[in-house]
Amino acid sequence: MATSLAGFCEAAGTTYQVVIEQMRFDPPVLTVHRGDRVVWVNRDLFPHTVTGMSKAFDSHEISPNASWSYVARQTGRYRYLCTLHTTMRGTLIVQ
Ligand SMILES: [Cu+2]
Repeated sequence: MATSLAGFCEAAGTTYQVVIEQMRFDPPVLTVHRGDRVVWVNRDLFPHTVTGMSKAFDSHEISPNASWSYVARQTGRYRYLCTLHTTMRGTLIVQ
């Protein structure tokens, strides 16, 4: 049963939300586990991106009121920014 149990754990991954609002990622630092999904929701009136500094992931432009989701497959500490407003920074930690 080990194989199917592993499959169950994968399917049961948690979904987390990061809100992009007023030029900030909230929460700025998020810790998840492998297999979890992270959804970034843009509540500003202009586009943003979620771009890993190591290029591990890149949302490209997320329109206002749109969202982008990413399933964390590899452990690590991923710092990311918005390429349109480079002072906007966040960190995704995958355990
Ligand atoms: Cu931005």
